[in-house]
Amino acid sequence: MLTIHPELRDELAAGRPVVALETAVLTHGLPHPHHLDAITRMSAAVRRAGAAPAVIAALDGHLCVGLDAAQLARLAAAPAARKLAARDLALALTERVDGGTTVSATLVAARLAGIRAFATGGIGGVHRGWQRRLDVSGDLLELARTPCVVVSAGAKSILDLPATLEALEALGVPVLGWRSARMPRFYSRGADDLKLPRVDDLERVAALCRLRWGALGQPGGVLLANPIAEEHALDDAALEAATLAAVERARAQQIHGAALTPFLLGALEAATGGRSVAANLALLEANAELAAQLAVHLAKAP
Ligand code: PSU
Ligand code: MN
Repeated sequence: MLTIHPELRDELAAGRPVVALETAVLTHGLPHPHHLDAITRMSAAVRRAGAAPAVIAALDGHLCVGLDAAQLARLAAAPAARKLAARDLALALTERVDGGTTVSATLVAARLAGIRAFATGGIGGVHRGWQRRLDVSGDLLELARTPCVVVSAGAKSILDLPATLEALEALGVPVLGWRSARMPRFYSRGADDLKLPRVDDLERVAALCRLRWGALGQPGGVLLANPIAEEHALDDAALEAATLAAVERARAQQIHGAALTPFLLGALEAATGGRSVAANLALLEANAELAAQLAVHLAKAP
């Protein structure tokens, strides 16, 4: 069932740094051909920082940790690839369907393989309008029970970010701001309304993880929020207006469930003339680099 690429098996057995990469961003998060470009750029960034990328997906009944080029190309070209969250995995594996794994499903694989660092763009969370219709991503619960650091540009700005932070608090997941005291807003760097404890040193983050997973006996994850670089960030006010319009359209068209996040990301691409996609690619690459640097620290003896 779990198929770990032989090279990664060696890396993991030797305790060398490995970074998990999800593939729902490939199958459902980005338009072609940027989707494949994103994984290529992230993998290269992980290698440059001295770690090994572990691209994770479900293929033909196997939960694969580390895809070769042919497997990646197949998944990228599969028009019927599913978007698989943690709860979908068992069904998808028994049906032998191919799918991109969301943060939650990728965390399941990371836990099984013993991978402690993970890079994505923005995690899922509590959707706007939860008061009318509850929609909470499985990413949150899986993060709460997996000993892994997820590096992301916060949670996606299409979400209700204050509610998402409250849910993470209730689930006991520390959220740390990388060289910033603000909760990033995915495509933008965030404002002063949502504060985070700031960390400036990856050795500090690694030490915090060791304490959590060791002496404190708290085997849950950590969210390291890495704001998008200034030069790639979108204007916060314009983004918020476009997001409100997209959320309203989704509601009118009765789009919900797993289709909602891809719909909203697509609507923002149209509203920003593609600038949101360029921002997404930039932040994915930056997060991969930071996750790899952290993996290097985690791999060192304390
Ligand atoms: N980061 C991105 N783009 C994405 C995602 C993350 O830059 O598309 C994906 C992740 O796979 C995440 C998912 O788990 O969006 C959240 O989907 P949902 O809201 O349906 O849980
Ligand atoms: Mn959902």
